[in-house]
Amino acid sequence: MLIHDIPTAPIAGQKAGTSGLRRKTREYMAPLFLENYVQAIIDGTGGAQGKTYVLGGDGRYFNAEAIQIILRILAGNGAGRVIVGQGGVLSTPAASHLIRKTGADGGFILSASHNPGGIDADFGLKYNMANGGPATETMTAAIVAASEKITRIRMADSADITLDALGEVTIGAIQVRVIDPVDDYLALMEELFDLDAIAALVAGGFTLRFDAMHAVTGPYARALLVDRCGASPDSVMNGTPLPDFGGGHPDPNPVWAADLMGLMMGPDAPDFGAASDGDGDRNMIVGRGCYVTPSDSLALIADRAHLAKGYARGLAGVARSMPTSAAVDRVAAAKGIACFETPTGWKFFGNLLDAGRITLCGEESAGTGSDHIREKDGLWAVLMWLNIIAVSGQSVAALMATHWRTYGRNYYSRHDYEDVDSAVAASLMSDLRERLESLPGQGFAGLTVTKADDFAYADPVDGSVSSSQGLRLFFEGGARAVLRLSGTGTSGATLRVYLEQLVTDGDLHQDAGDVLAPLAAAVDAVAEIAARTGRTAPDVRT
Ligand code: G16
Repeated sequence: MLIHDIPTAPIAGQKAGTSGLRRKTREYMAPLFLENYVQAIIDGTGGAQGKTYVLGGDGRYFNAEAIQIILRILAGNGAGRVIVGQGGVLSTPAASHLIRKTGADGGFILSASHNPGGIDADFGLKYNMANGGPATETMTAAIVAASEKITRIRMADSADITLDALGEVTIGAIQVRVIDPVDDYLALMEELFDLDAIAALVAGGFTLRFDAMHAVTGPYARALLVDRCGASPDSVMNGTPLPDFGGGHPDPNPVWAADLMGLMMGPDAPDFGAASDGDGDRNMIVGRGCYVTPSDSLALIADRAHLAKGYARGLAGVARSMPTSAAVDRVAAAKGIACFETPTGWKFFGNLLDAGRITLCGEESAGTGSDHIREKDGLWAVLMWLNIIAVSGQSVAALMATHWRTYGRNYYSRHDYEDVDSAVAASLMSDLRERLESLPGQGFAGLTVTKADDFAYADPVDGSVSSSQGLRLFFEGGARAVLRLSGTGTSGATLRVYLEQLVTDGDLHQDAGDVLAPLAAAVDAVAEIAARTGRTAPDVRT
């Protein structure tokens, strides 16, 4: 097999954001864009010679072509073995599990997650390490450095290989094993959860609806919920994966999963509703007439995970990203276990999980997971809830009501201002950052700031420090707001404003929007959001 060195030059900005390198699909399809980045990953991680990789993606537009390009580059760089999902498809949690199970050196995951797919939408590539988790900040820096001095791409001169049939194929010296994307993941879920108890719940008349949003989880959800647990076939909606996700936005939240939300809030609601995103790592949980925020879901799971067999031993500790509400902190305090506050990004949980300091972790951005893999896991969260419901005999609404009575309620909402002019967003943040020290004691729209800072994180395992991870404003009366710019968008800037108000007694069933309205007004007054961006309301409220 011939191997060519294709001359190339650095392409500016090949630096992963919160989760991998996400760009417009056409940018990824431009000459040598993908090739440069893959070669930089290989160069930045010490070469591919003899190594084993997992390779797969969420099936979005350009997935199939990108897989072939990556295989040729891996063959050109002397990789020993590649494990690929059939058809080039793997959910992100399944890929993380396979890396760990097969002892692979790393994995290439093709996805822009919840971002839309299509030639005029988004594409992405994320490199995961041998622990199954996203590359750390240190590894990311090494990849960036490699991308900045790249001069050649080593590529095998080989034809496309078919990935439709299971089995082994070779490209020169490289062995490519095509595996069923669902089987191993299913076996892992079987180990963690009592699927027979869920099946008995369903057999007893419990009804559910899972929205796969025409993304990667359709086949996984059918195998688990329908084939294994006996739910009716129409329990999985939008279950056929499509390269453009049916033109939708595969983000499991009340805005983008509006049909499911409408059903769950209506008179014919099933007992349980859930959704997952483009690559299957996010989740949304809804009961009949009861939406569960991701922060509350994490807290509830932390409180009740011992009801699932894989967690019966209890939890070593928990972690949440900083903008996530402190609901889980209250559970951890009551249980006497450690609770860590990390920056946004699943990669920051990796060291804590590897060191055995935490069992569970989660984020406000619809991510929940545990030490079973090193990614967040959408269907895992769904099964965890179903397992808890099956064992406790309580509905979603009853579980949440009990939880709030026990721990108080952290009313929570995230307001997103999308596609804001990047310069305007950057100056809004930097001007506010400069004023942080002067804010305590000042009143805004009737609320007084008690503390304000720029969040920095010192990793307790490796000591690395990540600064400027979000501006935090604390107010009298237990309210907190966080402002940060998203690291996953592909056009303009997305300003995220996270609002939280703790209420421990009185009415715990108020509308979150009403409770948080004074805080939202105070944040607008402090940060001058409307005045600077011209936006009088957020584009998305979750
Ligand atoms: C990614 C990361 C998450 C992060 C989320 C939002 O999720 O894996 O850790 O919380 O983006 O990040 P940002 O606020 O910077 O947009 P996913 O599901 O897109 O991979």
